[in-house]
Amino acid sequence: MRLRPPNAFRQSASHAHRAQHVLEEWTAQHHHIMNHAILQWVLLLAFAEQIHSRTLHFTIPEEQEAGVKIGSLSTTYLAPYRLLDERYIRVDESTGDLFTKERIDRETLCPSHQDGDCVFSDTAVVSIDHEVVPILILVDDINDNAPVFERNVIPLHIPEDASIGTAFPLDDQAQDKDTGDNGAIRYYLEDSGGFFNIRQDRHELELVVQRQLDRETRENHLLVLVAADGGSVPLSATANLNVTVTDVDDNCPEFDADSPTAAIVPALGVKGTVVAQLKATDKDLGQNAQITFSFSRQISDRAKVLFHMHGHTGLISLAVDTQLDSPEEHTLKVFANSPLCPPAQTQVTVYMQPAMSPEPSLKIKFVAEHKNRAIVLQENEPPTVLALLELEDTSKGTLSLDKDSVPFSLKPQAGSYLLSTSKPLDFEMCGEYEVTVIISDPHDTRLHRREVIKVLVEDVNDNAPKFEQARYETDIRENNEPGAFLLRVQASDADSHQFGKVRYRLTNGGPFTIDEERGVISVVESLDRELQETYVLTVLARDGGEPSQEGFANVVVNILDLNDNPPAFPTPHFYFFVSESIPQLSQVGKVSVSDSDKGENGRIADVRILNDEVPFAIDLLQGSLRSIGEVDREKQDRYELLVVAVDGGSPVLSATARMTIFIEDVNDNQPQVLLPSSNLSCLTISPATRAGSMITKIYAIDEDSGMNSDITYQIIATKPALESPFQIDQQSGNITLVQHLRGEDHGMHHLFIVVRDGGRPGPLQTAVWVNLLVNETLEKCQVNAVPDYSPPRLPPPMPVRDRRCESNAWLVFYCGLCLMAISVCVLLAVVVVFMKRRKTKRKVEKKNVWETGNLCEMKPLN
Ligand SMILES: *[C@@H]1O[C@H](CO)[C@@H](O)[C@H](O)[C@H]1NC(C)=O
Ligand SMILES: *[C@@H]1O[C@H](CO)[C@@H](O)[C@H](O)[C@H]1NC(C)=O
Ligand SMILES: CC(=O)N[C@H]1CO[C@H](CO)[C@@H](O)[C@@H]1O
Repeated sequence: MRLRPPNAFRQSASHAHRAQHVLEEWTAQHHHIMNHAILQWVLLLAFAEQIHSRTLHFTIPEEQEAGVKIGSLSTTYLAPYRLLDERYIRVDESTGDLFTKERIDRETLCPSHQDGDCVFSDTAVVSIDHEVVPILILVDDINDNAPVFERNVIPLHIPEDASIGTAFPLDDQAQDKDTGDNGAIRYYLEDSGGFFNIRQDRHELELVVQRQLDRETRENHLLVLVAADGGSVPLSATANLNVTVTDVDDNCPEFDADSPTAAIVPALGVKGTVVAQLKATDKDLGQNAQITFSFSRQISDRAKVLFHMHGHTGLISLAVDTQLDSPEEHTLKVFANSPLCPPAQTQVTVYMQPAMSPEPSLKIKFVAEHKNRAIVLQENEPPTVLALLELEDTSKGTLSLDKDSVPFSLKPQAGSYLLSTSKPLDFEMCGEYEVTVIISDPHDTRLHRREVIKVLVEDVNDNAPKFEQARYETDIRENNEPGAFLLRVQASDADSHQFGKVRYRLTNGGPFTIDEERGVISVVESLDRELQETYVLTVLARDGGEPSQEGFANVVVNILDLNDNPPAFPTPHFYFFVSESIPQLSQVGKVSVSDSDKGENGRIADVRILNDEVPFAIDLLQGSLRSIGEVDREKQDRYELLVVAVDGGSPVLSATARMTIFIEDVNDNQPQVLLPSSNLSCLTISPATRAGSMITKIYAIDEDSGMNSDITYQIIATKPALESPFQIDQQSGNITLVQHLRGEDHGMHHLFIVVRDGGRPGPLQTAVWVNLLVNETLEKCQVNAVPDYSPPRLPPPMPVRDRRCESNAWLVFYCGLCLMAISVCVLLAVVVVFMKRRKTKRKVEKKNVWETGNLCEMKPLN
């Protein structure tokens, strides 16, 4: 029976099978192949009953187009769905629908000629719990094959004395690849003429003699043998049966009683090994030379391949080297042929035992991807079913994992074992695992075998590049050579190959550049600390994954100072204006000096005035120029200084600047009267002096400058206090006679004259007496003492220059008064006119009649 039992069944069935095949029992109990087949079926069904609740059954007719829906897993199980074997069928991962993948020919799938279901199995892994579900798919037969005869002409010899009812075996049976009724062949004869009939008994086909034969009357009978199958539309084949009636005086061969009927082939059979030596005798011949042995055409194809029959000697030997996985049993029907005789037949059952391996072999059904018997799994996958492990013979042992086999687990399920990972694998920790499966048998302690399953972890880009430091800090001197090396950064990526290959990039490079491969940062251009003192670069490391992962680090670059900047004055030439009255040590002005370098290089170590002996000094602390001595504009009205500033760097850098200090005047000098040289000076004037002539002049000087030295003269008082005939010109100090001298003007005139400068706010002044003697004698006059006079108070400065403006002011005042007066007059006039008009209006109201007429025309009427 060449049924292809489902895997789940096979273990149990082969277990039963093995149990039966103790050789002694074989020969004793199972002479016929059918016995074995029936037993196997019973066992199979019993087992099927046990697991019925779990196994899913589907049925499809053969010869269906690819893509036909067979059924669905979704009625029983939850998504997702997967199939371990997608050779014939496939499953929709989400809906659980099963479809055929190709046209399935039952006869190709199950090449056996025997009856029986054509079933193939698969295993589905369903739901997120990875539940394993066995699937059985039954391929239903259709009558797509006609019976076939191997030969078109079948020769047959029958002795003429064969009594009615004698049956002669027909070895030429037709083959029909279909199963069940479609493959059940019914034979009958056409045109037998009543001599023969066909008897069909299970696998035997015999020609039965129906009427007495007579060779002398008819030697040859040509019959047509029809083989028709049992399909609903039967298919048939024919062969010509050529029956030759032979003489009676022949004896035909017979197998000897001691010819073997059973044989055993050792585990490893070598080609040519003797299987059995058959013996047959023909009494006529006395020797067997004329007898030829042959296998029946009905022996299995497998037997035809395995065994060789030596036609003359009857020696059955192995035709090929054999190495069996499972026990085999072959029933060889053998004929002993002799010319003109119906053949004698016997049967030899050959038992073939596989090499007895004490350990059941481990069968691995890979669920996960696999290569060369190694499971390949991506890292970081959640716990995953890797494979379904099965022992070829479950009764022979159980499976367990070696305790070192972490992180893997083995769970028994439906007679198999599920090998899964118990946690995500990390390629970076371990790229290759060897999972040791221990096969042990609780009943047989000798049985303890290990089998190693390799699990290769595939790298996934799950690691980002990581810098050795999150922050790097480095220094570089300014004014560096372009292209100078700065720093090397390095990031590592735990992933392998391309995933771990790191490339560097600066996100904000500025004057820096990075070597993409090596992480070497260099400076492209010369740096100037005075422009930027610190750079914070961000280095990005990116690996070669798709998508890639990134890591960052900051690089702080401090630019170190060099003394490359001299001190700087804000201007090359300072101008200061300072009052000559400036007190000592007071500030003349700010003198700021800057140096853009840093530290000592930027410290202003000294600021000095290079000139000797000047009343100024630099106050370094305050950054100012101070006076340190007296300044007198009247002595020196400006100072030209040269100032130098030096920094504290090495080498020392310096800068110079010029300073011009203008000394501003202060009204610190009162006018000095040079003429008259004394209060007692005297001048004699002739009474005949004409009016308007200039008498004398006061001459005074003021050492100050500007307004401070602008001198005016004024006569404050005269003695005697008469109306003085003398007048003084304010500006020039010219004293003139303004009117003709009269008699009473004779004698001494003392003029008290104030000499005043223009300083503001308080002008300085001095006073002088001018003594004039009017006498015709023109003697030299003598003044012994000046009159006793003191000005009551400091006379207010007379705004000499503004006199015109003052008169203007008066004019404005008078004009204002006039305007006011005019305004008042106009207002009064308006009021008067208004009052008058009102009276007129009232009159007009009383004389309404006139209004229509022309006022001019009506005048005469008035
Ligand atoms: C002249 O007299 C005035 C007023 O008394 C006095 O202020 C002034 O100093 C005198 N001049 C001299 C030179 O004595
Ligand atoms: C004052 O007198 C001098 C001569 O002594 C003369 O040159 C000058 O013009 C006079 N000034 C005035 C304003 O009269
Ligand atoms: C008015 C006046 O003093 N006249 C005098 C002029 O000079 C003569 C001579 O010295 C005097 O005698 C007058 O008295």
